[in-house]
Amino acid sequence: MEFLNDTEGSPEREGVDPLLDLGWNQFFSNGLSDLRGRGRGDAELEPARVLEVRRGSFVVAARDGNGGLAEFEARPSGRLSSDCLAAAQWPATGDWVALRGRERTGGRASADPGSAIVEAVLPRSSAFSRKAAGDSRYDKVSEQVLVANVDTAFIVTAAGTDFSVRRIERYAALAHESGASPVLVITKADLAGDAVLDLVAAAGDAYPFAPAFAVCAPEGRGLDAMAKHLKAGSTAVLLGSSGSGKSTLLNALAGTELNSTGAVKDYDQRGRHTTSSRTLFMLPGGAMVIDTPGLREVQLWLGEESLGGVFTEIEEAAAACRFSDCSHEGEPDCAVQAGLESGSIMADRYESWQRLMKEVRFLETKTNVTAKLAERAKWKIRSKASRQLRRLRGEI
Ligand SMILES: Nc1nc2c(ncn2[C@@H]2O[C@H](COP(=O)(O)OP(=O)(O)O)[C@@H](O)[C@H]2O)c(=O)[nH]1
Ligand SMILES: [Mg+2]
Ligand SMILES: [Zn+2]
Repeated sequence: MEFLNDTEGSPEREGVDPLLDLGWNQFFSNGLSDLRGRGRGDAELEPARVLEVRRGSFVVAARDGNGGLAEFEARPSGRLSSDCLAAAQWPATGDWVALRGRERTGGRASADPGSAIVEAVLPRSSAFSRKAAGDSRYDKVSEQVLVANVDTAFIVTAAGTDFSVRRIERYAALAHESGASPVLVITKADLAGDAVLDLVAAAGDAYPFAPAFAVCAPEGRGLDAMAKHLKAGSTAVLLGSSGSGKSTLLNALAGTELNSTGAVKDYDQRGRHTTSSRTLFMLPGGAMVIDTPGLREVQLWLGEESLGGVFTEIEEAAAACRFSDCSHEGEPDCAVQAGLESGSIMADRYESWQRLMKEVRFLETKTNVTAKLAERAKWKIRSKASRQLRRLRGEI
């Protein structure tokens, strides 16, 4: 609802596709064309953007047939459910999906949740993933996409006792992997006083490639720095621990209470949005922002390359080690150890890097096992189906 209220007021623009306001572009359009080209009655598929993922359904926005946008609920098709053996292929907030079967009454799309079916997820321009604890089918590590098609990732860290450079590094690695541009935001500037500048500098040291600044949302300070990264038609995500002030920031940017904050517990109050789910909102200026609940622990889903994007000085040194498989824990002619001694590599950065590296390697081995299991399960399902078919035909 919050979403529609913002678009309804905009004047009619003759001939302009309202989907452009949602970030629709040539990349997604090509994805839809590829799907339609596959036959099976796919010509009628229409695009929609996922605003929120619910249990068994999705809140989506699509063309309303009158030059505007409609927000309604859609359900997954049987095909989507069976195609999605891997959690990574399940629609996430921000995803573009292909819909079928929306009934139209008097030119207006029906808002009947039963009538719109999500058939497929279109290819993503970016995705934030985490390892999903115990996939129900395999009880193994699997990738879960949290949000998709995001241009900017605001990495939100509160000033005060909860401030952690290590956490910024983790989120930065996640953002680096996603394909979105990270922006480091220190919230609750009032808690640090003048020392907030030191925190901004520390954040900038953790990830030198991203802009870093401080805000105090309740006082409206720093919001203009934030607004520079919020262009109409673009999508941003707020990432950070629970209580870091993400929803307060969103509301300050919107100038109204789009999402509930701290005082409200993480449950749905009569259909009201709480930050217990990832929800896409539209700001008055036309930028979209996805608010997220805090992840208790950011569990990475990434490869070694993306760590290199965050720990550049260490990766550069590692390239000069004598052994290509150097563990940098005491081998001869280790350029990383040399860097530590000369001070060009900071000890705490080195420790973070080693820790994250171990996690990445662990994940990689786990993934290989999961991928094999998933492949085997798929094969089992297929051979069962073909046996049924042959039995029907009287072949066995
Ligand atoms: N002192 C101070 N408190 C803030 C600020 N922004 C948010 N808070 C408080 O921090 C708590 C958590 O905020 P919330 O926006 O819900 O955090 P979220 O879990 O990241 O969405 C709430 O009690 C807010 O009132 C700020 O700039 N300064
Ligand atoms: Mg929140
Ligand atoms: Zn080494």
